[in-house]
This record gives sequence, structure tokens and C-alpha cells, in this order.
Amino acid sequence: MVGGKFRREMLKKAEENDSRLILALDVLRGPAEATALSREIAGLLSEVSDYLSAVKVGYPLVLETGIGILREIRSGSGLPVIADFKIADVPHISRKISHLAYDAGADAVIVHAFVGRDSMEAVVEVAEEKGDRGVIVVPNMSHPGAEAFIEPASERMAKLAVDIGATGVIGPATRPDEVRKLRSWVGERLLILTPGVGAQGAMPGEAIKNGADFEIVGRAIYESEEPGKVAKRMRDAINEGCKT
Ligand code: NUP
Repeated sequence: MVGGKFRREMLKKAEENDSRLILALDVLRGPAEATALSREIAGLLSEVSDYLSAVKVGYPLVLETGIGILREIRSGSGLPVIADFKIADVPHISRKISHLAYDAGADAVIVHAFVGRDSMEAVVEVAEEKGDRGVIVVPNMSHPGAEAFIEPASERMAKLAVDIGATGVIGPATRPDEVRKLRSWVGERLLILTPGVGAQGAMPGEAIKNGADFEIVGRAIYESEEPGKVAKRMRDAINEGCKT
């Protein structure tokens, strides 16, 4: 199983900050504002970092500011950084993308499962070469459209994630029943990270109650007037879910 180092670091932060909350940092301001954006992110992180276990960065922020933002966020916040590049290509390209992400400071990358075993194994190999970084596989998604093609195949994809030795999987917080099924398919060793909390409609704490390890929140925090207060409230609500 790959990603032991990432797993340990994220669980350590989770314990330090008593938090199962991951921030999805998809803030955008337009290319002319890249420097201001970098300052804005630093400000946002200083308000919310104490309530987080990790930060997830995706294409919006990286395409606007450059891949260097991964390391900037990592060193600024002291939190593990997950590069949500949803890698979905032929093996040699998946290898190059994950190489770039890990070299830029990503502690874990997110990879689509529908591309199949060989593409995912290419990423696992790079994760091992780079010192036991994380590989998070996507066997289901949180938006309604996922029910058409992805969800009907999610059991096979989740079991493939176990087979290739992935660190964790993404589950839909918006459909807690699916999170429960995912847990039964992947067992206890894989982490389940669940987006869809807040702006997409899921209540904080629901996914955890149904077997998830972490909940991912973006807009509900970074679009709020008081991100620090909202992040703390989210973290506390998730912790309540852990108890039940
Ligand atoms: O199934 C998924 N759903 C989802 O929203 C897989 C994801 N990786 N995400 C990501 O989670 C999405 O790209 C965004 O970064 C975050 C959710 O953001 P928000 O809806 O909380 O603003």
C-alpha cells in the first residue's frame, strides 16, 4: 500500500487540530491579480489552518497562479497538500503529471479510476519513487451527473483502488449511502475523503457518520465573510458526526 508517509502526516495534523476537515482551495481572481491572490490565500490560510487536517488544490488555482502555489501553501500553512488533478490519461502521461505534482510539493494526488489499472499503477509507481506519497482514487463523485456512468461502476473501481494499493478514495458526501457502500468495499485500510459538504448540499458530519474519514469543504468556507468562524463550526460539526 502506497502513501504511508502522507497518511501519517495527515492523521497527525488531524490529531493536532482535532480536525477531519480538508479545505478545497478553489479561489480565483483573474490572472492580473495573481500576486494579490497569493497574499489573499496566505491571509485565508492564517485564519483557517488551525481547523484543518489538509488543503486540497485543484486546476483553477494552479492554472491561474502556477504549480509553485502547491509548495507555497504547504510551507505557509504547515498542512499536507493534495493536488486534485483528477489524473485520467494513458499511463506515460499520468506518470508525467504525477511526477510534476509531487516535485512541486504535493503530498498526494487524485487520480480517476475509470482509466483503468495500468494508468493508476503508473501513478502508484511514481508515488513510491518520490518517497511514499499519497494516491487518492476517484471511484464515485458528488455531483448528480455521477449517477449516470460513474456510480454504476463504483464497486469495481473501489475494489481496483484496493488492489493497486491506493492510499484512499473519494466518496460523495452528497449520497451518504454510497459512502457506506464504499467503506464496505475498501475496508478499513483505505482513507475515504468526501467532498460535497456545504455548497453542494451535504451537512457536515453526515459522511463521517456513514464511514468517511475526512470531509472536504470549499465554497462554504472560502466564500464566507468569516472563513475562520465557518471553518471552526464545520470542524466541530464533523467531530459531532464522529461521535455518533
Ligand atoms: O466528486 C467530487 N466532487 C467534488 O466536489 C470530487 C472532487 N474532487 N470534488 C472537489 O471538491 C471539487 O473539485 C472541489 O474542489 C471540491 C468541492 O468544493 P465545494 O463544492 O465545497 O466548493
